[in-house]
Amino acid sequence: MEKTVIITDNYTADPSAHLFEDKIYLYPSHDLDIEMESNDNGDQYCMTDYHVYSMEKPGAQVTDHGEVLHINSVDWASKQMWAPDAAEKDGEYYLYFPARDHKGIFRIGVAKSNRPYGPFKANKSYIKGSFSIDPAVFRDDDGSYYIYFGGLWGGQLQNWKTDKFDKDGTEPKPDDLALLPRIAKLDSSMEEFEENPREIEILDKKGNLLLAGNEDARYFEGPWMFKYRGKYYFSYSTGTTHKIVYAISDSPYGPFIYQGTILEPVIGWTTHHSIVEQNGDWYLFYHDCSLSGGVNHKRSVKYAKLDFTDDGKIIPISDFVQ
Ligand code: FUB
Repeated sequence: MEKTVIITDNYTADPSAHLFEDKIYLYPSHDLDIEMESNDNGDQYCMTDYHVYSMEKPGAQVTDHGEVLHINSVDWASKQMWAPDAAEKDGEYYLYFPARDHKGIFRIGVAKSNRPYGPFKANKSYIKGSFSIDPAVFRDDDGSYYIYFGGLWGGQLQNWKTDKFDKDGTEPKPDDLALLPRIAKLDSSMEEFEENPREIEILDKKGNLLLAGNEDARYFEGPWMFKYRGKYYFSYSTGTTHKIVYAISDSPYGPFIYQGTILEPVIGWTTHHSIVEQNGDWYLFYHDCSLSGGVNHKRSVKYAKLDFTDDGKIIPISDFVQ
């Protein structure tokens, strides 16, 4: 049997969990309850708005704070509001979200609120220099904020091998180096990049960059960053092999050394997660398609407790319980 879905009145996916005002807030995608064929471009993920959810702690009752941002109020966006994230600085809350612009290119935008549960007001333009999907924002102990992003296939990372969009960009061959996720430091406004996005290197234990054919380990989409005992843990989806895996570094910029699996494949094609600490306990939020009976674009949010070994390795989780 699978673990329990925690939001049942809407289809929700890609949950970004944060501890704000002593509660767990969730910033997920809002999947539409519509019939559509799946394709590799992800056209079936045609979401148009975001809801925010909160709970006192994982397992407690979940509050739906309603629609907090709709695509109709985002001037630069045309369609597909995909996986968002949120951050807080000095009492302001920032919602980061990807969507296609009016040329069909994925960009990342920001919307603001003075409350964690919105509503959020989007900036007129997307973040200058942003591209691709799946923003994840991390606050380091020194007060710097970094945004991690990027996703293959429909997420267009293969179209950004240079700093110009190449409409004919393709995935590397199996023996070529894998495409890499990106990082940019946010400037003090939280609304723009302070630097040009850089690639994040993910290495195997021998110090070699992962190859594109290493689909069990190479980056596909859905990045997340957290710090544990002074080390930076970068986790992500392997896409085609449907795992959440992680890599560790001494710096938010990497290089990161690949470690292994956090979450085994779940029901449905996509897998996407976040990791949050509350009162010393660590939790993994993720989604699957169990509630919709396996429909890839109708996903539902779940959580599981995350445990570490004494030497800081994450104990892998399976969604299926006895
Ligand atoms: O929700 C749309 C896309 O599916 C996300 O951006 C990806 O991470 C995958 O979960």
